[in-house]
Amino acid sequence: MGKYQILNSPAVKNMPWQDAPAELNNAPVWRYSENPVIGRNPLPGVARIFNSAVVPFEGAFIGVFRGEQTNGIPYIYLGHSKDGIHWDFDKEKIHFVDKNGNDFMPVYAYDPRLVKVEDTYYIIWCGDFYGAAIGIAETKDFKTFTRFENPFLPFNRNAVLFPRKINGNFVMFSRPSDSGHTPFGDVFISESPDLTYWGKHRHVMSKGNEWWESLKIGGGAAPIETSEGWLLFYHGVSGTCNGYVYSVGGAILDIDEPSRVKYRCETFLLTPEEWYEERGFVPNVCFPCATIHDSETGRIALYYGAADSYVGLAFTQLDLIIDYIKEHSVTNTTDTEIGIR
Ligand code: BMA
Repeated sequence: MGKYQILNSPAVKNMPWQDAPAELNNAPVWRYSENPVIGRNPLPGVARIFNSAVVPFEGAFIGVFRGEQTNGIPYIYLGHSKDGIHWDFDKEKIHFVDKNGNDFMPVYAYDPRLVKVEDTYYIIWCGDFYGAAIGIAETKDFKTFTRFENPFLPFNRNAVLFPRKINGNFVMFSRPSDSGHTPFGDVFISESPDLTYWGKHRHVMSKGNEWWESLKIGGGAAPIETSEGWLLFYHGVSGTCNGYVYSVGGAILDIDEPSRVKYRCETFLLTPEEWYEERGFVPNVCFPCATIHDSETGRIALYYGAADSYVGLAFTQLDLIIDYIKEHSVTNTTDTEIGIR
């Protein structure tokens, strides 16, 4: 038994894993040696897969993948894997219907997240609602995908659902934005009893004081419930003279009031360093979208998009990452307050 525990989450004995190298550079997060796990042209008609999310499913793994078609338009594709590393993709994009079973396809869809709450899986993405906004759909069997009406007004991105209800309500992060390449952005949460009506909007955290996240931040992987609070891997963006640089950050939020940040790591956990992160369609991007974690060992596998071109995999361990975030935590009042004004 480790120092800290992952709560309300199953053991995933077959999760992808590789032990830490003998020496770690800075944060206790290490890349899979065979990265990237998904390369270019993974499917006919799809040039790149990146910014994608996966979950354990029926003893194996299933995921929703941002596939950039050869006409440049992103859609979501379903993928299956036995080991979480080698993936087979459906050739057709996911077909969404409305609650009456009629076609309800988004105009485009990117940066999908995939979260299980109770017995249902939810896909959340960014799509067009007369401008960039959030889309959401549910499935139980990964055969029928039923879209809800759009939860939020434009412009918004980076919605991430929590893996359980809090005080009886669904809880979702989002990042209000503009419809372009948004040069600002803080993370907020909203609550809903039914995934249709959303309210109780609260501010969680602002762009950071530190340079690596000083332009904007946004949700990343679905938060992991732990004995110290909700463990969050998010993205932080630096605006350099030569464009945006996306890094992975870490924070721990209060279990019952997740708009309160308990710990926020002042240093990044992962920043573009490898060729597949520095070189691609959009250089210098590490964009976290999902974790697979094992409640027995505390092992965590982090899936991240690399340079808008590839999927990368990195690993950490619960005790290591929580201690690191706590040891390097700097919070200010916009982090720790309840987030209502
Ligand atoms: C953001 C989103 C992400 C992308 C990132 C870097 O605005 O579009 O999908 O990874 O930019 O291009």
